[in-house]
Formats: sequence, C-alpha cells, structure tokens
Amino acid sequence: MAMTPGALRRGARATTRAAAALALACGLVLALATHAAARPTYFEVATATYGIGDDSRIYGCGICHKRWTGTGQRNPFGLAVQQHLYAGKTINQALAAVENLDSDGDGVTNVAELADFHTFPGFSCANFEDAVGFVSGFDTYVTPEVATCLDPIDLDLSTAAWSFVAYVGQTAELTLELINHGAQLPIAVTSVELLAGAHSSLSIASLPSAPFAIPVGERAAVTLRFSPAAAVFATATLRVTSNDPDEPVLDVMLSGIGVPRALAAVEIRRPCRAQVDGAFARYSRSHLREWTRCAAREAQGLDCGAPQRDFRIAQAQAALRAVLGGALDRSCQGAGLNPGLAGYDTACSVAGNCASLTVSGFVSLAECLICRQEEATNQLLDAAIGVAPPDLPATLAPGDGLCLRRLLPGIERAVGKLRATIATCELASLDAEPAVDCLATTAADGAHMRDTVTGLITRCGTPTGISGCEFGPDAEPGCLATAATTAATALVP
Ligand SMILES: [Ca+2]
Ligand SMILES: [Ca+2]
Repeated sequence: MAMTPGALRRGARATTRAAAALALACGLVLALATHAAARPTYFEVATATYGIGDDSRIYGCGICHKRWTGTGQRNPFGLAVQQHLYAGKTINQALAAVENLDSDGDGVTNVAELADFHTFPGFSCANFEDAVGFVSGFDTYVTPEVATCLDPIDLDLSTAAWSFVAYVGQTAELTLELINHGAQLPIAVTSVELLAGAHSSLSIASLPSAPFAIPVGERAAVTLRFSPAAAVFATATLRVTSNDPDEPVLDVMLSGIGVPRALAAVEIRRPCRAQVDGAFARYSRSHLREWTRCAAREAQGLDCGAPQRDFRIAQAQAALRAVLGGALDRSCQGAGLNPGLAGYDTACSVAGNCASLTVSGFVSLAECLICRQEEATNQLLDAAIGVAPPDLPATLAPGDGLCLRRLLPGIERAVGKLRATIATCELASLDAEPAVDCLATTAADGAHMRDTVTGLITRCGTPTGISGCEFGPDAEPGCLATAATTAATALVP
C-alpha cells in the first residue's frame, strides 16, 4: 500500500531519530578505536566541520561508508579521505584535500554536497543502489537538485521464476505480485498472459482485467495455478507487458511437477475417513455450540461462562487428538495409513489462516481441522452478530437478545446438519467414477438450510443493536445463509 505524504513525513522523522542514534553509535565506535591517539573521531570532525547536526538527513556513517551504520567498505568519498589519512595527514587536512573534488562524479563538489546541500558526497544515482541500510526515501537526497534516483516508471515482479509441485488431481497456486517501484507515475499494464506453448496444467487463475494501472508504491496480484491431471513435467512462460520504459516485457518462467498419487484401496480408505469425519463432527459441534451459546448469553446480559466453555472445548480437542493419530486411532494411523494414502491434501486449506499449515500426518491433520473449525466459527459469528471470538457482544436490548437466543443455536444446528449431509455424500462417493460433486448433489439440503436461516432472521423482526451482516442500514439479505453454507462446506474434512 502506498504511504500517504503525512505517513512518509512521520516515517522520515522517526527514521531521522533512529539514524541519529545509529550515527552516534558509529561515532562512538570510532571514538573508542582512536582514543589511544587522543584525537577526535573522523565522524565528529567531519560533521562539525560542515555543520551537519544530528537532525541532518545525512548525519550517519553513510557519509563515508556504503553501510549507513558504518564499518566495512567505504564509498568513493570515504576512499578519497582515507588515501590522505594513509599519507599521514590529519583528519582536517584530509577533508580539506578532497573538498573541491567530486568523488561520486555527480557534478557537485564534496564540500558543496556536505555543507550546502546535505546530500551524500559518496553517492550518485550511478551507485546509490550500493547503499546498505539507508532510510527509505534517501534516493531523494543523493545528488543536489535531482528529485530522486528512482526511475520515474518502473515495474518489478515478486518472482522471476517458480516451480510448482502438486499431486496429480490437486491444485497448487502462487500469488505473483506486480509492484510499481517507480517514483512518479502509475504503471500501465497492457497484458498478462501465458505465451503459446504453455502446458495446459499451468494457468492464470485470477488477475485484474487488463489493461490496468498500478499506482506508485502499490501492487497488483496475479494468481497462477498448477493443476496436473496426470504425472507431468510442465513448463510455461508468463509475460507481463507494461509501459516500463526499460523493461516493457517481463517474463516469469514457470514449471510444475505433477506427482502421481498413491491412494490406498477404497476399502481401507473408507473406514479411516469415516473415523476422521466422526471424530471431527463431534469436535465441530462442540466448538460451534460453545461459542454460539456463549455469544447469545452475553448478548442477553448473562455471563457466558468462559471457564466452562474453554474446558469443554479443550476436552473436545483432546478427544479429537486421541482419534487422529492418537491412542484411539484404529482405522487411520492404526491401519498403517498416512493422510496422503487416505486421500487428504498436504495443504490444510486453499486460502485463509490455515493455508500455511501442512498436513504431514494424522497428528497435523487434527491441528489443521482445529484451525479450520476456529476460522469457520469466527467467520460465522462475525456474519451473524458482527463480533468474532474471542470477543463477545455487549449486552443488547431485550428484543435483540431474544433474537440471538433463537438465531445462534438455530444456525449452529443448520450448519451441523448440512455439514453432515455433505460429509456423508463425500464418504459414499470416495471411489465414484466420474467424481461426484457433493455440493451439487446436496443442493436441496443447502436450499433447505437457507430457508431455515431466513426464517430465523424473519422472526427477529428489525433488531436495532445487532451489527451482523443481515441487520442495520447496510444489511445484505442472504449473507448469513451464505456464510452458513461456506462454513458447512469448509468443515468437511
Ligand atoms: Ca558529488
Ligand atoms: Ca552525491
């Protein structure tokens, strides 16, 4: 996201303070190193000579060094001074000897950069990218009267090459970022496309509709997808065309390895999946029930009973962990399966908070399902009442409280019922050819659930204090039923 000018100024003030502290440290290091010779430090002499106070934007070791905090390589100005020190001159003499040189070759003498302009005498736009650890924005005071060393128009990509790996029949995705690193103008992207010859398993899943513009400092996302239908090594080139004058065409090399998937025989997989589903159904019901009950009580001005709620959820988690990879696991780990053989994906979730979890065993499958349950409960309560755990609603007017007393348990039961229907379908069609779309198969149950939710909302009348998505001036009719459907689908292991 682009920073506002105000934010940039605030950032600059903060970084000036930080820079001063660093420069102080740099001066201190030199002071200690040179104490034996009982002479002032290079930094102190230089800054005093040219009137560079600790509030100056160039008050830092970067005057002489490539690194803002000093040590290590010197920049061209630092090297020039160093040569005179080696020749036996004092610091003052060495500084004076290079004053009228233009060490960085940007057309302005060292003394003028230091004393008059407070720009860096060791950096020009030709070498400013060598600077390490400088504050963002220092590109605007590298050379006097050069507003910035950045190109006015510059497009960068977050990656130049990517290799996907996915099981046959599964999908892997990458979000590629198109970044406007220019200083002045929006980037106009004219096209984002796969070049001819791209393997059909590699595709663009989503992108802003081209042509589109990216403002200075901002990013646009393109989602790339690999869906191998068979064991394959696939390649493709993604080409981004824009008005970047230096790089009007940027290519991303993509490859994908489709790994054949070993699945256990269906008669071994099915008992395992039934075991997982049964254990998770119990956990899911408890978690959703505890939180909806708690939220409804709080809304009515009653105590939620947080300790009991947390205790029951902890008990339910322990029961789930015992069955998934634990002591009571008879049909999965106990039957010699791993999640891959049982047909579970290695990614916990395609998107959201749980997407970063990897399912490598049944123990991690349990943690994945606990994560998915928490996310679903939170999203559902947020849709219903505008407040998500661990936060709870404030006490509402009696009519509103009564509404939630009916609505929340009703939604909890409706979600659980639809979830069970979809899960039963999935279990029954494990080896179906062609694969069964259980969401489509259970569409009638889904419609019934929507009716149930709509009925519960109607009975609420017109609540004034509930900030869920169905109520108030910005209400979106149908949103709660949609959230309930999403939850029921997300909660099928
Ligand atoms: Ca210069
Ligand atoms: Ca300069």
